[in-house]
Amino acid sequence: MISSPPYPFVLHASTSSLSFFLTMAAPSEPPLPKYLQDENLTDECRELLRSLPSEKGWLSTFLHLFQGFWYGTRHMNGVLYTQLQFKAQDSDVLLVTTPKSGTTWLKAILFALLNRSRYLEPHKKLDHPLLQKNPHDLVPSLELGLYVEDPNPDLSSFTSPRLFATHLSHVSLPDSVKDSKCKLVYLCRNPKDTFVSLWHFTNKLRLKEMGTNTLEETFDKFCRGVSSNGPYWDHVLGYYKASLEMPHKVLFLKYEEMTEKPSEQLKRLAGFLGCPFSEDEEANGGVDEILRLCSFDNLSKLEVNRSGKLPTGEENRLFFRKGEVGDWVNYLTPEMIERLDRITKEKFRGSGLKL
Ligand code: PAP
Repeated sequence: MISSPPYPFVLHASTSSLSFFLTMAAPSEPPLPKYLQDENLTDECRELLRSLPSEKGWLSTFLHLFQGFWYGTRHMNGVLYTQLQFKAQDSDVLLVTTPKSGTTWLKAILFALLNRSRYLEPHKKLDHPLLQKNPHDLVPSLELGLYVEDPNPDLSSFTSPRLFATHLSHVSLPDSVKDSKCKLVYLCRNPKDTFVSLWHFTNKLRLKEMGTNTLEETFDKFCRGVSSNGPYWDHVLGYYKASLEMPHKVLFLKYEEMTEKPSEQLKRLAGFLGCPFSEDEEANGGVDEILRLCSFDNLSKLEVNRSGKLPTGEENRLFFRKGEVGDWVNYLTPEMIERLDRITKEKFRGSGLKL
């Protein structure tokens, strides 16, 4: 259990719940998918939520502002459990992303890279776990997966180096992550594609009876920072600064650079993690092999990613939409582009960061 959270309590949020509404409206309907269930919160978490500023969510009923970032109701439990309970080891690798910046892709790449001696020798190719499982199953999220309902998940089956993922902001990372020598791989993506991808994704996860969110209303929320793990810019800047201050600990990657120069970025990643490709591996196509295995084309066509589901209920296929850079031109008006560009310029001013 979470004990005495050291947060100030000020009454703010209403506690009406989507689950309650839907259960009342249609008692004979099948149960809500797990990703929409927000009933199993601890008393401590409920008490904390009452003290936090809240806004209507994109998917969950509410988003709550905690330590400067917005989280859905269900995920607040996982955030608190992760902060209090997760104990990083020096050899851990943590993938950190802003939602919809290519998490699925990098999970696959990291898994393939770190396990290449086990699965990528010629005679073992057919057994590769990525052909049978979605990357989210192979590289679980801390606060959205392992710790979302369980303060003490069994991590004994993870072999070293353990590989986990999180969307937590830098300020909200568990102390053990900051204090240990574990490595952080951070991936972000330009804000316009990130927004468009998030808008599509959350609408597809909404049940019919919830209706869809308009582009305009969610765009306004995104610009105000009110999106899952937002403000987007604060999230990116937190890790960008950390990568400059601690380049041995935090590697900062961009989706666009991964797309443009995948081999170069993969080699950079391998070097950062202390497992560089040998001359032999490079000469024998080891870099390209990982990139091919983890490509959008390959992963999106696999049976598991066409028809499978995550334990939390999301259909795997929803994590593979287009996988393109610049799809925002098909959705954003000139006014939206101007507003988002202006915010990005203002937020990143003086940082040296361009996205
Ligand atoms: P998450 O943060 O919720 O886990 P994430 O994987 O970051 O989601 O977002 C999915 C995006 O990555 C989708 O972008 P799109 O909506 O613009 O198309 C998805 O298509 C893209 N994506 C998934 N797999 C790959 C891949 N192998 N290569 C490139 N892009 C990918």
